[in-house]
Amino acid sequence: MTSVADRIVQTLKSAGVQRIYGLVGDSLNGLTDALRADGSIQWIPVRHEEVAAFAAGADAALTGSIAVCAGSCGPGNLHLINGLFDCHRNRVPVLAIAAHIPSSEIGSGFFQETHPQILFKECSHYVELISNPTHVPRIVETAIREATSKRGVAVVVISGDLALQEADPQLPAASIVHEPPAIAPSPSQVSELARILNEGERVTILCGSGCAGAHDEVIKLAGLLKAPIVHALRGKEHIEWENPFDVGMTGLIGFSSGYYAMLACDTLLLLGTDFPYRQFYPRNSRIVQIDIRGANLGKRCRLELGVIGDVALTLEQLLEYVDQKGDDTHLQSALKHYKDARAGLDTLAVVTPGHKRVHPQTLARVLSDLASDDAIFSCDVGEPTVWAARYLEMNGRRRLLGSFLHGSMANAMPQAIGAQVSHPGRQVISMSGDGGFAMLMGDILTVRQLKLPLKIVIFNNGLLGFVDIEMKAAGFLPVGTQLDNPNFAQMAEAIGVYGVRIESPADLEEGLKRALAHPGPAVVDVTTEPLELVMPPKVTLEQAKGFSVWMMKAVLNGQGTELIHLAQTAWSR
Ligand SMILES: Cc1cc2nc3c(=O)[nH]c(=O)nc-3n(C[C@H](O)[C@H](O)[C@H](O)COP(=O)(O)OP(=O)(O)OC[C@H]3O[C@@H](n4cnc5c(N)ncnc54)[C@H](O)[C@@H]3O)c2cc1C
Ligand SMILES: Cc1ncc(C[n+]2csc(CCOP(=O)(O)OP(=O)(O)O)c2C)c(N)n1
Repeated sequence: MTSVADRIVQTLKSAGVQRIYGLVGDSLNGLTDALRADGSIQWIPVRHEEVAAFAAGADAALTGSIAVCAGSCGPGNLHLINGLFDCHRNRVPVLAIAAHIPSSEIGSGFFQETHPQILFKECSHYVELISNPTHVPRIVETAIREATSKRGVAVVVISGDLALQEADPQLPAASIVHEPPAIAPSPSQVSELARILNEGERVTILCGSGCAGAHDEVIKLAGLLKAPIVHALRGKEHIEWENPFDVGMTGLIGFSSGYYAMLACDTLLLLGTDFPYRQFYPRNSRIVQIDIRGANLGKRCRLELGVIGDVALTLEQLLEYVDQKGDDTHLQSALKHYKDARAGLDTLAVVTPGHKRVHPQTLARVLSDLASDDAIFSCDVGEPTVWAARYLEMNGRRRLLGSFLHGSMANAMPQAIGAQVSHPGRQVISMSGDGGFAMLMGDILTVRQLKLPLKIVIFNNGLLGFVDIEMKAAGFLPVGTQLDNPNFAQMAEAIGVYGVRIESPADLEEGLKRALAHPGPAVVDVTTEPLELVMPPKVTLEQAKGFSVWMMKAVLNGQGTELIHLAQTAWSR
């Protein structure tokens, strides 16, 4: 007999699915047994379902294809949810299979009962209950099409007993996933856009992740417009490299040069970006935007013109209408500012001889220098995101994954798992916070069990550092931010994973080299300077006020030593 679960497996195969990240359970038995019997889709077992969702998201981000995760009924699939929010907001195509309680018990308050159709509504384009064998393959195919064409999450919910029933004879379609259309604007829109850009005397371009694959066109355009290129964080991997117009990132953790290049322009061109922080957009400039999603045009700032189109395709047309500018004063001043800002940040990353602790900036810089040319990095939310944004050098082949839109802690190691599983030959490096690593630490056992050679580099500052800084900047005394950590390298060794502990700057390079050269998984536990200031390029009066309030409170509350230490870290390198 062909079961509904068998039919689901056939449908997944038809869509090109190669593996499913998940954690088994009674309600998933039909599916896992069908996978076992078929043998062509790999089951990737994790220890926490949230990790399965993050890993599937990384897999989809890197392959561009649908990735799948699964959880058993009730708490099993509920654990997927935070990772699925991340996938959905990153717009990566992920199918989640949420097993459900026995179909006869739905609505009775049965053991483990939840309502996945309600729970997953907010983090998906599509969530549907399979309640009859005739729903398969149609609902599974529809879910895959929703995830791939709208880019995001789709969820199918199926009771364990239904998965074991006899399948409907209907076979899956030969072709489930279809090519996305090429979206280009009308010639009149392009010439209108060119007119505005040609009128501008100081044009700046802000690039985001929508510039993927459009590197050369963007550089050509910047050359014609003599325009500095600022990027949003998700644009970093696509535009920062081999870019003579690069003036850095904008935003609270960006470069002052990125901020000022946007402030100083008379015309701002937004290319494939949804940069969310509105206070960083200029108030008095003309702003024009190209985005493939009409809904995102003008979402963050007031536009003079919005153009719906793919960045590369639109620029191909636009380049023909844009005049070569002669005056490069604006560009030169932005480049000079960038050079100074970069030099300032580089100074913070210098290995200071005789310094007792490793600066996190130095760790990030040395890691970037030692990593391979096509390394895949993931960085935890918190300070590791700051260090990755500022110190990782991209080159068009390296990749950077993070939880940049959903902003969830503990993303880095789970994403590294998905990266390594889908790209066994590539070097994969997780830049983990000590808080982030500990949050989903159980899945180091997955890394070990699957013998994934990924490198987990822990920025061990003994703090929930990013929040510690935020509290101080807002004038609060830090509460609950201290972490009393074990020696993570020894812990790794105890479970059979290669561990390297680095406590002194003198050992940094050699320790990292050893770990990167190790053929299997490795944990590098680096005790880093806990009190680095992550100063925003634009320090507002409120933030400055906050800092002084914190200093006063710290002194009054007897945290004077910490205050002096902070001052030393910031000013006396
Ligand atoms: C702790 C922390 C701090 C952060 N601080 C900063 C910061 O200081 N600065 C910063 O920049 N970010 C920061 N971020 C990240 C920030 O929240 C956003 O995620 C990021 O700025 C968005 O980058 P983006 O605009 O490139 O990407 P997205 O939000 O992904 O936007 C991409 C846009 O491009 C469009 N698009 C996609 N494909 C195409 C195409 N082919 N053609 C045309 N358009 C297309 C999409 O529709 C979308 O509108 C931080 C995140 C964290 C976790
Ligand atoms: C799941 C989740 N919980 C809490 C937060 C709030 N938060 C953001 S960063 C951070 C601290 C991260 O600490 P750690 O991983 O140690 O990195 P650090 O900033 O110290 O380098 C916290 C608590 C969050 N973003 N996500």
